[in-house]
Amino acid sequence: MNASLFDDEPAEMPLAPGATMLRGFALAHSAALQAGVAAVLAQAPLRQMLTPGGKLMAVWMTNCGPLGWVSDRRGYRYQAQDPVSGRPWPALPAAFAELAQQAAERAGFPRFEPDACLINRYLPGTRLSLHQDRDEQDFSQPIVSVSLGLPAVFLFGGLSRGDKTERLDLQHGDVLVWGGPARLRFHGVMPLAGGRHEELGEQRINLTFRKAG
Ligand code: MD6
Ligand code: FE
Repeated sequence: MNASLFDDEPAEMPLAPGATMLRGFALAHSAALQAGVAAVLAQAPLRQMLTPGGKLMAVWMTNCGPLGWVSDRRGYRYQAQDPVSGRPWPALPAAFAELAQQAAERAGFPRFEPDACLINRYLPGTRLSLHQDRDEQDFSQPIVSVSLGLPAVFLFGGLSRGDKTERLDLQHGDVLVWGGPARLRFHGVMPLAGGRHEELGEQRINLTFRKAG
């Protein structure tokens, strides 16, 4: 990690117990992350999965790493094979694993070893409704979430669906680390505003790293 980056970056910002915003943490790795995304998509293209109720999800998704998150009529789960190709998901690019580990450590979760990376693509108008991430085996491990491309408004709720939500602005290069007492908080993403990012164009890419198995 480039120490000089932090000289002109704000320190990590605690948002709530267990949740930390690392503004711009991924900026120094942006080119390597984008190359990694391109390599993964060439092997496991983005697709719209079905909800258990049979609706197409608005967010386009794929995975890399030993396990991938999937949704279909049978429900939500992690599995080692891409259901489209029947092959294992592409390996986690080295730059992904390093960044996720460094971010987790900086937020107070040393020894984070992700085995799953979900890649989400949002186009203008795409939203993600309020949900909890609870398909993983071990809630003691955090989630590391990296935002690339167009900015988004992240809704950060409480432990019950009806709790009041806060709005967080997620910009290109921001990393959100989310664990401990925040691990099961409800959250979502407001409809993506239109626009054009100079490197990624008219989209937002989110990488979420988990220890799923
Ligand atoms: C997104 N993120 O930012 C969707 N989940 O596009 C998530 O659903 C998420 O960012 C758990 C922890 C952090 C996240
Ligand atoms: Fe989530």
